[in-house]
Amino acid sequence: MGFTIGALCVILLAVFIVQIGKARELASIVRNDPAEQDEINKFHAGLGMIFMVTFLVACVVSFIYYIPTTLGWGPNIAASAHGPEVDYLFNLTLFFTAIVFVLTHIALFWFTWKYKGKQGKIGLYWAHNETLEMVWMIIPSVVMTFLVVGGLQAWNNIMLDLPENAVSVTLPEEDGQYIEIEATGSQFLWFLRYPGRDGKIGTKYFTQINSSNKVGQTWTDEKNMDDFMTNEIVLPVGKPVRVRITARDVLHNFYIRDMRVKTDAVPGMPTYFNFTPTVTTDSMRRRLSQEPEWQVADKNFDTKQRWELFEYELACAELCGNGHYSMRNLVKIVTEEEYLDWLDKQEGGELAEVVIDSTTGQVEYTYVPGSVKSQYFSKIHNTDKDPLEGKTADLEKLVENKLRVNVYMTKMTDMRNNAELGSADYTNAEEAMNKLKPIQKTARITTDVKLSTEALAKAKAIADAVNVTPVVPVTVPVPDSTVQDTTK
Ligand SMILES: [Cu+2]
Repeated sequence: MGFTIGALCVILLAVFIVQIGKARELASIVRNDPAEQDEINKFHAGLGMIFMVTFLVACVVSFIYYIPTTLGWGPNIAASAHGPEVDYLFNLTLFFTAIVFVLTHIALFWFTWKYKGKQGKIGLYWAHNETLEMVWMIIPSVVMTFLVVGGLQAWNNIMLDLPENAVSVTLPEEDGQYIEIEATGSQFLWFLRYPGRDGKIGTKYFTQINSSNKVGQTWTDEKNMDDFMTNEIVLPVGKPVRVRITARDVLHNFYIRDMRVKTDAVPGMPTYFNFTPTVTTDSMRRRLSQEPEWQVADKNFDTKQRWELFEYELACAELCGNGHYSMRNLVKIVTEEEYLDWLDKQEGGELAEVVIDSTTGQVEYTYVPGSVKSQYFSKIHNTDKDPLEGKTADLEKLVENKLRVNVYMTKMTDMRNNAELGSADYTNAEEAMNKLKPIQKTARITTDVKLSTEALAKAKAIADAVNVTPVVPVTVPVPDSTVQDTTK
């Protein structure tokens, strides 16, 4: 309301000044008074100078005002390896264009002031001046070349695809390895697909798309067996990622602001973006907690400050229709360990549990076997349309071994948590946990059944070597019919 009234006042004032000016001008023409005409010219040129100063000051003030939301300024540091290069180019361009912007505006209004019409003053006829023309062609050309070449170099660095011999894996550990995920834009949501344990995204074909096969996975391809879909992007910090970007209907745009990642999603023409996240969500929150504008109560949750609820997000940056705004997914950058835990949950097969035998009252560590949580296992496996029948044994074995290793880890963790700090039980359990950690990691990501079986044997040996003092379970038992004791 206040703004509307303010704007109306400014408009009225402008109309008022223009009308007075017009009236004066008409009067001076009627009176044929040259001195008065000079006065009018001076008045107009003066108005121009006032406008120039107000305008330039407003530009500086608005720039300072928007610093907290300007990329690369204030708290908005880039959270990816290539991000600082993008920010540097933006700032370099801003620097040169700002100089030109200020100088040309000063020249424009200063010239209207200096060369305002005056009785007896005759305009200079100046056909051309080679020196001046050279100056205004050479300086911008040099600056533009500098900016364009710099920009092209950065573009080539950032958009360079991975080398041909690079391999996609679940968790990159060596050079040339990367995580590949797929994002499919659709009106009005993103379908996010992870490659599963094999690290390879299965093939898809548009004719296969239906209500239960959102991206059109082809079920004859074994690489699809473990692919799973998620609502959020979860990635480990410091590992290279390649996003395959496609669209199902119209143009969309894959945009992760804080990562400086932005590429069109085009129907029928896959695009990609490679990047390496460098700041975890947690560290970004800690960084933002230092900024005054993030230390205010969140507008949705009074009890939390803004920084506590900060999340990276994936947005669609192409106006794709009515529901465009709803194409928002969270992006979580986590530590390697958190990533492995998350992958484990996504792969499923159910989790390690502590149960009490209802008849003997004994504590048992076990797991609840269940189906692998991939698109294939939930939609196609064991139906009459299953082209991969009989080919799932390896994956199922890998998942079972993983769960059994998880059971040992749960057992040791519980033991440690129930033991007194510094006691023998505590130290033994903690030592066992440390030894189990790399083994559990292997069991979670390997695609080699032999390696996975070895990991299980090692885990069993480590856990069996620890004398477990019986603990009081904290977990509620699951229905007996689904429980199998596998720790014996
Ligand atoms: Cu969109």
